Order: sequence, then C-alpha cells, then structure tokens
Amino acid sequence: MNLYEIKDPSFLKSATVPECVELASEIRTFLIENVAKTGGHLSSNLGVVELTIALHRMFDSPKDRLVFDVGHQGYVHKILTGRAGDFPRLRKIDGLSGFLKRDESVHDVFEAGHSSTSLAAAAGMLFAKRHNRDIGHVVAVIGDGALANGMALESLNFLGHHPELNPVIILNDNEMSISENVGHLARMMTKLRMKRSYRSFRRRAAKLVPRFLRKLTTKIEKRVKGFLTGTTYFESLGYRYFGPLDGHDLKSLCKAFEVVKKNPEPTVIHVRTKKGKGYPPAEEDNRGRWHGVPPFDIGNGTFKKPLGDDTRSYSAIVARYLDDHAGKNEAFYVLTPAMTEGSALTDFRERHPDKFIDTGIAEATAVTLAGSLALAGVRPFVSIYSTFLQRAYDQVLHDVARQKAPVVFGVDRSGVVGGDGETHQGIYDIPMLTHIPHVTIAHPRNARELTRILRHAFTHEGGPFFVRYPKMEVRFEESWLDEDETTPPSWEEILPGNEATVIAFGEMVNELEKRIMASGLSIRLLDARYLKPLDEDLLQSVDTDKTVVVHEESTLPGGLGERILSHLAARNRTPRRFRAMGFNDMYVGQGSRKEILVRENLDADSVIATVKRLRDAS
Ligand SMILES: Cc1ncc(C[n+]2csc(CCOP(=O)(O)OP(=O)(O)O)c2C)c(N)n1
Repeated sequence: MNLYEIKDPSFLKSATVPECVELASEIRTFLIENVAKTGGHLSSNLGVVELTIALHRMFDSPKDRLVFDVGHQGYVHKILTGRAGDFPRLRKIDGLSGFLKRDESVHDVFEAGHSSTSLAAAAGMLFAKRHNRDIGHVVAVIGDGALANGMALESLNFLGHHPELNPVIILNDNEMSISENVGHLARMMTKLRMKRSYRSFRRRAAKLVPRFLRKLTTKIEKRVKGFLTGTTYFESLGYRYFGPLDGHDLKSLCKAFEVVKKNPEPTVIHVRTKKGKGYPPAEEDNRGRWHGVPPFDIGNGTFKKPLGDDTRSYSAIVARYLDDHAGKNEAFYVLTPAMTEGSALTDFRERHPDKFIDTGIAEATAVTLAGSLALAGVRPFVSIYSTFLQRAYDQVLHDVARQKAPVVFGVDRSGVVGGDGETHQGIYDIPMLTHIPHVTIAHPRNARELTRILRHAFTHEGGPFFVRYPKMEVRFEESWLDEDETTPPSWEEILPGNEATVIAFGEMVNELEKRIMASGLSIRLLDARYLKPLDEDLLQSVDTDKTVVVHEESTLPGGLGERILSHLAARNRTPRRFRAMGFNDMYVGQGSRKEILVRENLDADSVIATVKRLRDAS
C-alpha cells in the first residue's frame, strides 16, 4: 500500500489481518528509511507498529481518544493519520514534530514530550466525557519505563478508584526505558510475563491430573498463580488485567481490544513488545543507543555524526570528569533519572557500579535522594537535563536548598536543544533556580572552564551547585583533568571596550568574541559564567552611561538581564540604554540552535546590530 496516500485510519476498519500484517512490514521499512535520513526516535516506534495499527483498527479515533505517553512512539500514529509525506522534515524547523502536536492533526488529542502524563490526561478526558458527547473510549498507551514515574502511579491509583470512568490503559512493556528498566515494578512485570508460560503449563498439566485431584490442585494453583502472576498489583488497584499479550500479534491485539471495548471497568492490557523490532542493530541494543538516533547508515548501523578527534559532547566530558573524581573519592555517587545513555554515563555505570544510581524516570526522587545523601556526608552529583529538572522544582527548593545540602547538579541540555523542540528546551531553569536561596548556578563557556568550575563545585558548601552545559560538541584535552585551577564565583572580562558593554554566558561568549573582534567596534565583553551570584565588583565597573546589552540563551522573564537591571537600578546606576536579549515569554519550537537563534534575533550578529542601534539612537 502507498503510505503517502493514507488520509486517515478509517481504511483499517475493512482491512483484513493479513493486510494489516503487510502494512506493518511496509511501515517498518518506511520508519527505518526515513529516520536513517533525519534522525529521531527509532526503537520505540519500531516496537509499536502492530500495536498502533490494532488500536486504530479497533478504536475510532479521534472520537475514541488515543493518548500516547511521551509521544516519542507516535510516528506510526502519524503515518496512519495522513502524515507520511511530512517525514522528510521530521524534527526540523517548521517541520513534523517528533511528538504529538494538536495543530498537526485532530488525532493528536494531547501533547507531551515529558513522560508519564498520559493517565492524568486520560482522566481529564474521562471527566470531560460527562459533558462532551464527542468523546468515546479513552485509551492511554504508556511504556513500562514511564509507568514507574510518580505521576503515572498517582494517576493509576486515582483512576482505579473511579470504575465508572472506564479507563483503558495499554501497558507497552518492552523491558526497556531508554536503557534497561530499573525498579521493583520492572521485576513485577517479569513475573507477569511468566503468566503466559504458566497458562500453557496449566493447560498441558490439566490433561494429566486425575479428576479427583483437580480440586486440590486448583487451590494450590490459586496461590501459585498469585505468586507467579502478581496480577494482584493492578487488580488490587481496581483494574481488570488482561495479558500479557504478544504485542506483535495483530490478531490477538485486535481480539483483546474488541473484548475491552465491551468491558465496563478500568482495564489494564499488558502488551509485550520488542523495542527496535525489525532492525537488528536496534533490536540487539540494550544500552539505549537506538532510542533516539542521529542520521545513520542502514547497511552497517553506524551513526553519521562527524566528530573531531579532540571534540566530545559536554555530557561526555562531564562523565569523564566524574570517572576521574570517582577514582579519587570513595564516598561519592552519580545519579541519573533514566538518562544514562543520553548523559553519556553508560561507561561510568560499568566502571563504578557501586557509585551509580539510576532512579528510573523519577526526577523528584533522584533530587531528594541526593539531598539526603549529601546531608548524610556523601557528596552526590545529579546529572539531569534542564527540561526534566522542572519536574523536581519543589525538591530542589524544599529538600535540597532549604537544608543547604551540598548537591552538585549537572544541568545537561541547557539552552536550545534542537529537534526535540518545545517540550525539551533548556531555557527555563535559570529563572526557576535563581530565586531559590542558597543556590549557585554556573555556565562555563568551554570545556576547560567546565573542569575548573566542577573542581570548585565539589568543594562548595552551603547549598546546591548547578553547572549548566549545552547539547554540543567541544574541544577537550585529557590533561585538563589534571590541572588544579578552580573557578569560584566570578565573571571574566573577555574583551575590553568603551563604546558599550555586552554581558553573555556559555557558547555565545565565544561567538561574540569572534564577531566583536571582526566588527572593529570597541565593545567590552563580559562572561557571566556564574548566573548566581552576580559578580557585583565587575558590575560596579560597567559603564552605565553607555549601552549595556545582556544576552541569554534562556527565557527573559526572571532571567539574568532583569536581575542585572534591578541590581544596577537599586544602586542608582540604571543604564541609559539597556537591552536584555533572550526568549521573550514564549515556547520555542524545534530547529537547530543556529536556526532558532537567527530566527529570534538572538545570534551574535543580532547582538552587535542591537548594540549599534542603541548606540546610534543616543
Ligand atoms: C519526565 C521525563 N523524564 C525523562 C524523559 C526521557 N525519556 C523519554 S522516553 C524515555 C523512556 C520511556 O520508556 P518507556 O515508557 O518504557 O517507553 P519506550 O521508549 O520503552 O517505549 C525517557 C526516559 C522524559 N521524556 N520525560
């Protein structure tokens, strides 16, 4: 079938199972060929091909609401809802989103990007259904990784208490989060998987046991079943449990959904799938490399990522630093909430298993746990993406900072993140953290500065220390790890100048340094490598009679610019001409960092143009 001709999923209603099987194979080929060119979430999508076809065949979207958790596994849903033609621009600026988007399709009923929201979203729709006749069945599709998050478990508990709402939860169990799954729920699911073997054993055994013994065996069986299957977990929360089903068997899936549609009680359907199904390198991957991929070579399964010999990602440099630190410090832990691979910590985990904690998708738990570790005398490092740190705001404020726990945080993916777009931009943590007392925030402009700041961070007492770094490859030399220099809170003058002052941080400092030097203008450039505390001495030296421009790759409200302005104003030194340049009260879409900065007039050339405009306006 021509996937580009699909307008909506209604054609599936009359498709036979063998036709659907054929379609699944075509979709797999399409996914592999397209993601190889654009990059994107591969494994999770290859795993849900049959599941998504069966859902669209048996339910009636958009009246029946399909709520995909995270939304990274929504590519098949996009193809079946008429978007195959948009895949060449997947995750590109103004192109097809890598997640569900309400303005892309009426079939995208709820957006996400962060995990474990689907059950609460389903609950909202189910309550709305009392007033809205346009809502039919509500089906949440959630992975085994996402289910272990607090928010999902809260909703599971809540919905189980509302049998009248009749939620349908599809548990997509592939035994993986991004990397291998962690936690007791994962273990419980292993028991549930054994149910299938138990069932076939029971069928076979029943034939062999004499009639007079059958009653006794049934009693014993009941106990064994409870132990083996553990269905009591979902059942005790108020759900009817079906499964585990083979998530690649279209016939069984369709049958189960048919039954479930008629079942008027909260239901969990446990579906087993294989992440990466149909593409051997992805199927064999247990690290999580094929979860989200850059463009790759289909034939040999290698990523097309030009990396210089001496360049590494900031995440990898931090991981290398931590490896070194772990070698020298016994009482030390590195924590990650389910981002081992993305944060380049897989090697660290292998080299220091006793110093590594993966909490699963449990940001709040990771942060409070780290705070408690630190107060108990063990200094932890929490590696966390800026965007996911949002999930642990109260834990930073209430548990860590208030008690002055010396936790070091690596705030990965700070700034513009690229293809993940709106839901993942690392542009909100600065205002979120700045107003919390006892907090220190740094953002190095290069890898050497990063090592110096980290060296200082691990000696810092009196509260949490946040080191931000972007998703970017930079030059790195191993010898920098052996240096002794530290960079305690302070700013640095990068260029002198008397026509204007520009204050920036991170990579933009390097870009501005080059542009200013090429411009022939006399602009003083300051590196605000600490966002908190402000360097009051250096600020004192800023010429406020001249133009002052602050650049931040961050949201403006509550940001560095506002704080500098209010600091200067409080000392009666309000600059005569001032501009804070950053994202002005907005969500920022997908696109490369360069594209986004140029579009929003936040690239280095735009900073220089702003300086000139302000200067000439005087
Ligand atoms: C709050 C939050 N933390 C971390 C992530 C990063 N993340 C995206 S998908 C994923 C794994 C999800 O695993 P699972 O739910 O089992 O789905 P699968 O990809 O295995 O189908 C993680 C950790 C996220 N999206 N949201």
